[in-house]
Amino acid sequence: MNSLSRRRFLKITSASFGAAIAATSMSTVVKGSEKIEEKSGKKIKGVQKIPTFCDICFWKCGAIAYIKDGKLWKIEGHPEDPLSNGRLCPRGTGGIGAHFDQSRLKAPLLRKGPRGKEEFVEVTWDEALDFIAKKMNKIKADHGPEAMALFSHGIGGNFIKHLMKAYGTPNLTAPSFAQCRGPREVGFELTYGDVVGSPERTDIKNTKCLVLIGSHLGENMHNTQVQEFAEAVENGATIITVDPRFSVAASKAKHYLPIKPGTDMALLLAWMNVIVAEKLYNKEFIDNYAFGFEQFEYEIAQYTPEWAYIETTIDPEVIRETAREMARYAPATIIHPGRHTTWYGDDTQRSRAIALLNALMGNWGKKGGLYNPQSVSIPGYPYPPYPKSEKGAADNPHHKYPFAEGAEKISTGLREATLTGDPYPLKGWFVYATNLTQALPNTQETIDAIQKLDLLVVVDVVPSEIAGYADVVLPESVYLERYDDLNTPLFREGFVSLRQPVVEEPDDQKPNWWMAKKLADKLGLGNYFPWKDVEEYLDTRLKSAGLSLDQLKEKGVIKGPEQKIYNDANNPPNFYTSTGKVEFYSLRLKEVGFDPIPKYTKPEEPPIGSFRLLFGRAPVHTFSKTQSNRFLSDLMEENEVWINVDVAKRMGFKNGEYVRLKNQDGILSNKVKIKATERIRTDCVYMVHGFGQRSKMYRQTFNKGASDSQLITKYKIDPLMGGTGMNVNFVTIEWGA
Ligand SMILES: Nc1nc2c(c(=O)[nH]1)N[C@H]1C(S)=C(S)[C@@H](COP(=O)(O)OP(=O)(O)OC[C@H]3O[C@@H](n4cnc5c(=O)[nH]c(N)nc54)[C@H](O)[C@@H]3O)O[C@H]1N2
Ligand SMILES: Nc1nc2c(c(=O)[nH]1)N[C@H]1C(S)=C(S)[C@@H](COP(=O)(O)OP(=O)(O)OC[C@H]3O[C@@H](n4cnc5c(=O)[nH]c(N)nc54)[C@H](O)[C@@H]3O)O[C@H]1N2
Ligand code: SF4
Ligand SMILES: [Mo]
Repeated sequence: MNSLSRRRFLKITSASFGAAIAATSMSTVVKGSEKIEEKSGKKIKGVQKIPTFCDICFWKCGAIAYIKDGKLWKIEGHPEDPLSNGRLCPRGTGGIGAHFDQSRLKAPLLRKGPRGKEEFVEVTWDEALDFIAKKMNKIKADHGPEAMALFSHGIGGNFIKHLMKAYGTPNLTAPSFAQCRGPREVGFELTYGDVVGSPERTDIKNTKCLVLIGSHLGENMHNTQVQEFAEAVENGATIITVDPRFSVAASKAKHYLPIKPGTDMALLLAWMNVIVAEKLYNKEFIDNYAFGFEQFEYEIAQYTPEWAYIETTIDPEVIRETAREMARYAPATIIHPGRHTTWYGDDTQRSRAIALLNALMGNWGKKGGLYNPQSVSIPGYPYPPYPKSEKGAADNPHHKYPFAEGAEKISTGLREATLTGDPYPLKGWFVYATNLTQALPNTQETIDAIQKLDLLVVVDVVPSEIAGYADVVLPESVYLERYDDLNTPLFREGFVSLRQPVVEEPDDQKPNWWMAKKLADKLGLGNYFPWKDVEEYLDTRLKSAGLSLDQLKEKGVIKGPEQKIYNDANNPPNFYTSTGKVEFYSLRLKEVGFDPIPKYTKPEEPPIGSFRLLFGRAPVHTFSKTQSNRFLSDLMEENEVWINVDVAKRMGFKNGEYVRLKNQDGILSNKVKIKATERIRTDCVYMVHGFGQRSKMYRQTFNKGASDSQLITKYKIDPLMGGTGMNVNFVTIEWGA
């Protein structure tokens, strides 16, 4: 979203807190921080409940942690939190394992051997931060502040982001853009002038027809969506699932379309062909709000279901029937925009096609469609202004990707700049809570870039793969042991929630805010951290919205006043595109030489004997961050490679047998178990992402399962926004462990 539309967007959706407290009753079900019943000598008896929010993934579900007799006992959903509705997903429930994790980093580490050899010595915090400050000052003096980049993921990165902005670099990035949902946000922004956002604006619980393209809800465990999905299924909603693999979501579907991987655009165009040809679209919405519909209508006429059949292998009659079914329930129909959308390199255009199919349903701002999210506004801390960078960011030299100019930078673009020195060399990386060797495609490129650096700092909780390459490793307190910044998401209702410490750190770990403030002092940037501690910071922000930290510590979640999330006659939708309409034909795309109406490109075929490598989520793990949590690793210790049962039989592979995968560039995976199943097409294999880490220090996970990231040596860059399409690698299956 460009900054103008973001500002407008916030203006129309943020409610002030003036009325909020009056609107929410103070009598929460949970009495946060209930008194510990008895304290005799060192023995603490009784149960204490402390509200906080989860960090096992980025959904930020409100939770209640229980302390029993002074020890962390369990964690449950916060009944008043809109994201958890009183329930956590299995990962969140197992979250307390992060505190007890045997693999945890205990003290700051300084590298002594060559990079990547994993030879470190323990040092004090002062020594570690002095080392970093000295290097950062030298980088600034020799190359300018822009030569430092920050890779971070999650709300825990906020204070370090602030520090890096104060230091003067614009190179702040997260894998959630170019490796995740960037194409979707750009595709929707180009079409509606607005993004999908996280949490997604999908009114799944009220929908009558839900179309899932990939989006493997039930394995993708984003809590609220899964709860709403279950509710929709229970209410008899029609589910249409498109996936080369019979996913958990497919098992709930009325129509399962086992599509040939990489051909979804053909299906989308054919669906729109049917809906337009049979005049099944929402005429009123199109008449009022569509721009360029005539050109679209003309162009879409060529994409018949028979044409799409050749590409997708989906029966033309099934395409017709499912298109009609979507239209039957519109506007209470959602074609889910997906989330991890960096698939084939034409992902922004596919997302645009999804946006247009939704527009044909007229579901914008409608119940059961795409609602208008709300938020509460809590002013930021009154910091001094940041220094301005003359050079600008390094992720997108020469504006190569014209639609990547928002706040979110291209992680792989910063890696590229580090490797090539274009537009200028990057000399230091600060890495917070992102395991770059797993999160970025082509692990070797990441390692090569790291070898060019003068400084690599990694803040982690365990000796992850990326920590193994660091010059300095800073051990962080886990989420149950610290405060983080306030959570004020755009959602069905506006609310603010708090992460607060529930237990103490077991060793010399420190929270991110403490590291950022300390390092700022050493860098001479102390004026950017005028607060005494994080409690003062949080209280200042909350007070400026008429609330207080004490209130939020007790309640965990405070809701804003009720706001409208659907449009009606008195409250029509606004589209912040250049035409003020939903753009079926995009002048902005046309201007810079891209297809103004989405077109289909054929994916490459796997060579004979090879399979396309696909990947996804397991319900009990988050990427590469939960593998040493014993509550979760007990449920799934390693990943498997899914292969069609007939193919396995023909090749002589048995279930449970160990094999290795070899990709088109000769890269060999760790050993991984065969899962021979009818639930996958014959032209692809599938595995869960996050396994197969090769850090020797990280003993609990070393060589457990195989890593998709290591096999993803090839990636196709989306020419619109720089996203890395990763579903473009082919593997053969090799015998033997
Ligand atoms: N348990 C758990 N849940 C998570 C996460 C986690 O780590 N663990 N991570 C969260 C995050 S950040 C994200 S982004 C989401 C990601 O979750 P999603 O957005 O749901 O990810 P996708 O890539 O859409 O989904 C993978 C599915 O797409 C299918 N697929 C692969 N190729 C194709 C294709 O060409 N066409 C079609 N139609 N389908 C295809 C795969 O078989 C698989 O079922 O999950 C979120 N939820
Ligand atoms: N091959 C491949 N690549 C992918 C994906 C894929 O499916 N396949 N998915 C993509 C998607 S959708 C996304 S969103 C990204 C996700 O990418 P990341 O968010 O980078 O995911 P992780 O690999 O889990 O890395 C998280 C790191 O944070 C550390 N960590 C955990 N808790 C804390 C904490 O409290 N503090 C600190 N400082 N560190 C902590 C973990 O130990 C781990 O090293 O990856 C993307 N890349
Ligand atoms: S979806 Fe699960 S892991 Fe993610 S924040 Fe919610 S409970 Fe935690
Ligand atoms: Mo993601």
